[in-house]
Amino acid sequence: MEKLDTYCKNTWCPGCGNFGILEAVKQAVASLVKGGVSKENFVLTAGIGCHAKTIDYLNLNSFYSLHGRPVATASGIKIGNPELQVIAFSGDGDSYDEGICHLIHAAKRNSDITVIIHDNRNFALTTGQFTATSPKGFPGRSTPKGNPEEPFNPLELMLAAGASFIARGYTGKIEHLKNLIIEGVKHRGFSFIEVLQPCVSFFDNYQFYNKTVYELKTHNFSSRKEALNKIKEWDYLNGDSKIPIGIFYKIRKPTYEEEVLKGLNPSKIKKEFPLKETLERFV
Ligand SMILES: Cc1ncc(C[n+]2csc(CCOP(=O)(O)OP(=O)(O)O)c2C)c(N)n1
Ligand code: SF4
Repeated sequence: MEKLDTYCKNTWCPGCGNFGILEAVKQAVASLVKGGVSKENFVLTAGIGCHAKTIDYLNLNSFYSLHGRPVATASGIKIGNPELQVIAFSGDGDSYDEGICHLIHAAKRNSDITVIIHDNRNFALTTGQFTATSPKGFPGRSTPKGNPEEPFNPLELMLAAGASFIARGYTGKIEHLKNLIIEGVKHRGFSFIEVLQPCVSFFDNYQFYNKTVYELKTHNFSSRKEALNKIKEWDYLNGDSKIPIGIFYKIRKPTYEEEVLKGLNPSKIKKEFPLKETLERFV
């Protein structure tokens, strides 16, 4: 298998769900490289948080963004060179709170990138404050008497925003997650993969997920109605229903890069290329 390890010391807490994501990404990238994708063409971005360390542990091109900006950074890299396979790693605090506008607009414009959200349902690196997906009543560091807000369902939000690939995985099912990542990277358009990631230090929900998670059987991926029904199966507010994982929605529609670049690769424009002519291609 393709060697993707780095010399970085791993500082995640023993038992953290991030280990499952790292392993699934390694296996997915190795499989894609074996299938002909150039290793050099992968570019990873990350926000700020425990999730972001993923890129320290992978021997691939990578770029740390500001907190909440890995998706915007990934979109920028892709429009600069559409031949690259760009994957953004983000946390729920990073992309459902700090940078939510970037997530929504990247989905809306169908930017051809893959976004992997490590959803541990808290701001973990800063020791457990509540996020947009923390359950109501969550006794985080900033809300010792319980989170007073209701969480939202990010998959529902992504469907409304215009994402063309919507999936959910679980760190306790690495083989399944690997396959979702492979499908997400191969998909032409905005691929959104939400990963249920237990945080053993601030929100350990392994037992809950092991009891409730089940793999979706195949359905009509292009039906918004079917996707929404499946997405809503997990009752976020009561939290006691079954949790489906797998692909919920998948359609092919023009990507942002196809619409804007029309086959042009800006990174290959020679310096002497006339500015006026270049601009005319874009606007
Ligand atoms: C603009 C900005 N606001 C706040 C912080 C402080 N900060 C660093 S990491 C972090 C929590 C990250 O939580 P999340 O994105 O959910 O990732 P996790 O650590 O849970 O993987 C925060 C609030 C920061 N670095 N920059
Ligand atoms: S604080 Fe939570 S998310 Fe961060 S490394 Fe520890 S277990 Fe993982």
